[in-house]
Amino acid sequence: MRFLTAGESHGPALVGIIEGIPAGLAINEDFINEQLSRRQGGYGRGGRMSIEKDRIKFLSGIRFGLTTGSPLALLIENKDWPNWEKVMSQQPRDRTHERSITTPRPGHADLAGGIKYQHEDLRNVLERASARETAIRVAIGALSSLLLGHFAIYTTSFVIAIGGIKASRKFSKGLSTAEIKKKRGSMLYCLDGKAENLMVEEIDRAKNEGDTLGGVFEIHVEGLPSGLGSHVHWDRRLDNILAGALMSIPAIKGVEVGLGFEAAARRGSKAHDELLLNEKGKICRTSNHAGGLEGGISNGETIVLRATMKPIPTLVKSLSSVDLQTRSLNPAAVERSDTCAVPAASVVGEAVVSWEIAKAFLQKFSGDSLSEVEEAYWNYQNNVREYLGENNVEN
Ligand code: EPS
Repeated sequence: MRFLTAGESHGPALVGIIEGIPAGLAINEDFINEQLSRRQGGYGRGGRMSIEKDRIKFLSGIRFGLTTGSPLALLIENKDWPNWEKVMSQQPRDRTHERSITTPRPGHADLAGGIKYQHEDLRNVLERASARETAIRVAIGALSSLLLGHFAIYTTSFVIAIGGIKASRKFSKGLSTAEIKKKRGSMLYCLDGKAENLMVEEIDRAKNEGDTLGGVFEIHVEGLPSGLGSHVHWDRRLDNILAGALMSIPAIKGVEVGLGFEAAARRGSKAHDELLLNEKGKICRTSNHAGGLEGGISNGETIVLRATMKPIPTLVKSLSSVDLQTRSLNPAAVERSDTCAVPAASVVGEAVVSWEIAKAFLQKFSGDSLSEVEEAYWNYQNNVREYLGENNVEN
């Protein structure tokens, strides 16, 4: 399974092509649109989100509500496009310096991208580096969630910190993905209402001061069988793949799995998840410090990942920069942007993780049609029960 995306932030549309989705999967456009709306939400977003109304349009690969096995082509229109038609024109005759950028924003791709691609106008970098691209990845991730949902595998996310304000851990402890979805706040997708209110106040303060905020979000994948990913080769380790996917989201600077950085301060006896037998004789654990991954392989427990987002580098109160045309010290360029996009990034995180899990799932249980995948999956589940001697153990 693979995909490509294309599209500029202020171009006509964002597009994606997915290859390798098996035939026979029911497509629920409402679910995909719901995820797109969630990505647009979250307190602290900028003016662009009141212009856009992201909706998925499929151009191929579906017939009568089911995938056909052919590549799926997806499109999300940019409603802002009519305001940018001149500035973003493809025609040489329309060449203009209007809205061109020559003073890079520290922390953005502007300078490094300008040097690499030799662009005089850094807008050519900004337009593709913008987190607008993540809209199409959310659609692609939602589509993979539909596939995973068919096998009762569910991915969800929630915000655990913004601008240094942390949600209490007690609100997420032991919750299923369905409970998380129900309890998640509507403002910042946080499970701790008190912390969410403080975060909102901090966003207001940062906005008034022309500043921006980062934060941390957590992702859970529930219902995954053991055996996805592999210890036998570095690039097949599922933790490597999931961390890479999260790091591909703009502004993500760190990823944790399970206990993550906290494990470094613990003794081995307090860092691992001991194996026990429950009253029915089934192998179980009472903790999940490994975050559902051991040796790069899913171990049957919930996958727990966290990602850290830096504050968005477009500041109204500009940082110092250098104008590349005049070589003079100048405040960095200001573009319309968000004060805080951590809730949006949590939705993107959920999407990219769903995609990688679905990809690993189809690598293990491959098939051209959904029924072939089902057969491989249930055969494997039987083999696992037999291996663990659980065929005669009640669930
Ligand atoms: C975004 C659209 C962008 C920004 C934001 C994310 O729209 P515009 O630049 O027209 O305001 O709001 O992009 C960034 C924060 C960034 O650094 O590029 C979106 O759809 O998510």
